[in-house]
Amino acid sequence: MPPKWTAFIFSLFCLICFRANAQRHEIGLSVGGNNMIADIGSGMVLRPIPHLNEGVSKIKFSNTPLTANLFYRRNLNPRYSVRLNLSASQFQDRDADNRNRVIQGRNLIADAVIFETALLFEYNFIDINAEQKFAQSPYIFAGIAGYGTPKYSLVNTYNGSTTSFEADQLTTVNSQEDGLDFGLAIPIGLGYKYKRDRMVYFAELGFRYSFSDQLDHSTSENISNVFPSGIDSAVLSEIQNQTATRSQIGDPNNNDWYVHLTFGATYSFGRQKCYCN
Ligand SMILES: [Ca+2]
Ligand SMILES: [Ca+2]
Repeated sequence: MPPKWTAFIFSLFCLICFRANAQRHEIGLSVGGNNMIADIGSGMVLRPIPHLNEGVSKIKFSNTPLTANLFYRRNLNPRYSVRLNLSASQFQDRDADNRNRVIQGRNLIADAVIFETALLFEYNFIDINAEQKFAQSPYIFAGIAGYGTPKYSLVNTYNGSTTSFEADQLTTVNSQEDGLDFGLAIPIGLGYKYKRDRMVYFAELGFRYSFSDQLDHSTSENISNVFPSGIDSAVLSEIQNQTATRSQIGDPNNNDWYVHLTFGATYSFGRQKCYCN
């Protein structure tokens, strides 16, 4: 066979191998911290760590922001991938961590749990999905996510006089209800991968823009009032003024974000052996 034909067939074989190698699968998991960028909390863009404030003397599971992810990644070619990502997160964002003294004094806690399913498109800046024993690359991603979070309602209760307003007898509390509230979010982020054989280790920072202002319980569409009957109209008016203020904390014109900072590993499989390199 002439050398030109040999070279052509070898190149074609390598191209087929290359395309086949790009069709590989990965399954993985990751864990890390999280925070919200919302009306309640530190106000910081990135604060995925527990913080000991006054009244919180030690780190416990219940006051630690945690995120766990389980996912499947399909590599479309050496640089592009799609990922189906399932996550569960427990958020703990405190006004006490805010540098604003007024917000510190408010001393509220955004205490939320979010379950999320996301479809993400990844772009690796350096070829990493092809046949290599070692590789590393920064990457970026974006996609669409649906989430569920326990349903809450705001309950305003007044037990004071019906003829004169008593401010200390009016309470507003967040009350967890049965079921979940569902919503959509837009995930964007970046990370860094290091591949060794079939394992890929990575660190990732992901921001989620939600289409809701209620994730931090700064407001709610579910409000119930428990007031005594026969209340004077002047007292009722004052109660309504007070509850309107309490039912909307922060800026009603912007929605809540949430942030994941995670570290994890994936295992690759489904790849054909190729000896082109
Ligand atoms: Ca909010
Ligand atoms: Ca807001």
